[in-house]
Amino acid sequence: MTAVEKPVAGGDTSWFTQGRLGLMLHMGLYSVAGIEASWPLVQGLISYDEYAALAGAFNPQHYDPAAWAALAKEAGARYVVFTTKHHDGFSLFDTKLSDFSSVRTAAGRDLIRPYVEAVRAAGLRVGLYFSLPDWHHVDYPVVPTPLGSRPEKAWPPNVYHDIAAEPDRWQRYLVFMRGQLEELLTGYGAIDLLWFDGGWEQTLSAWNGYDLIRQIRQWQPGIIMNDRLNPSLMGVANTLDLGVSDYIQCEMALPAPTTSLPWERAMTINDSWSYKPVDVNYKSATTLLHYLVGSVAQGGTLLVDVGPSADGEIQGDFASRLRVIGAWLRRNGASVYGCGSAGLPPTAWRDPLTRDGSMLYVHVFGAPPDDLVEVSDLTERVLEATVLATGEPLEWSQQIAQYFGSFLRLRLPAAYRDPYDTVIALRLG
Ligand code: JFZ
Repeated sequence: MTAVEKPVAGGDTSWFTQGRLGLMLHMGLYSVAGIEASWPLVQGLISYDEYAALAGAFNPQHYDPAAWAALAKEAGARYVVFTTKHHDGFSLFDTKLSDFSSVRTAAGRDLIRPYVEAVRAAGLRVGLYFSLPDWHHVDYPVVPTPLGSRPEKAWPPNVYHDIAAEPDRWQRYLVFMRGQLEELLTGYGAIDLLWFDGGWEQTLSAWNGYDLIRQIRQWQPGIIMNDRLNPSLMGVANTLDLGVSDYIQCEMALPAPTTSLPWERAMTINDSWSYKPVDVNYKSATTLLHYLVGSVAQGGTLLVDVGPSADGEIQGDFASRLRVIGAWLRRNGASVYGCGSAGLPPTAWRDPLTRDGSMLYVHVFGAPPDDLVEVSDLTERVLEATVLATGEPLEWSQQIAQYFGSFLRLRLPAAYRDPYDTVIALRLG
């Protein structure tokens, strides 16, 4: 392998690594049918014609991105990411390069502009999701996907499907794709984060990745980008920093990546990215909090996803869980925002530890046996131990050994426990 030159210095990720929690939203034609975003085409569950016809019914009457932003704030999220265009190719912004958009169909308007304005007005960071593949575009090849190949009934008319035989068509697609990114990144003010998706359908060089990143940084010097433009990194724990991404993406419950870059775990609340009312397999608020704290304890950020209905509403099952997370963060945010890995093993009961400078936070999710919490391998002296949310002082005993056998034992009376996660704050010195 030849050494690759790092194209352009990346954006400042400090807001992202400090923020630790984001809210992702998937909304599009699929929301009308109440199905997963785009993928039912590959699964043969819907034909291209049926899918495209949903554009005649997609018109979110109660679209209120200010309410989304308010909910994101209430949840304690620091940034929001919204689908400008999923793999299906339907744009929610005013693209001049295609008729397949919310502007030119029933909705008759740009849904991204009010989103960007509302999120910015709420003081949150603005993220745009953009699918590199566009399964609607005639010059985009039909290629195998991680879920198989799209059956022919899911192909739009005359769709291109041989990149080697018709290289000019691929070049035309790249011009189109870059044109849409230019529309998004020059027409909507400052954008904080670009969430690429679907890079795995082509190679980094086929996407003309280095050149594209250089161009994007010219349009938006401060933007940060995930690594989905680089198919070789996708889903793989890696230590390589090829200079094409500001942070590494980690999906759902996969292990945390080993990387020197910041990373983010994207997580659904049920098992669907988009609005799918038959999917009632909701994770509890406790589970979601465990994912949040667990990500921070491993040095990462959590992006929780919801699928608003085709009307633009976020269902109560999602909103109520987000509010629990937010209420917990208002009591315990010091153990999440600005925190990272404590570099210590989880407690005997697998509870994660987070750290911010000289403050160490022990997260106690369950009821510890005999009210005792044990932390091993801590070799710094504890000066003070309290319940973070209430300031109640706790009793502790500590042994510091030179090589191994260091432990800290704390007593956490049952009456002090939080119903979700009791955070013990330790001041070290
Ligand atoms: C992708 C999309 O295909 C999906 O529809 C959704 O938008 C999600 C946020 O991103 O799906 C993926 C991508 C990568 C993995 C899993 C689902 N992965 O690495 O396991």
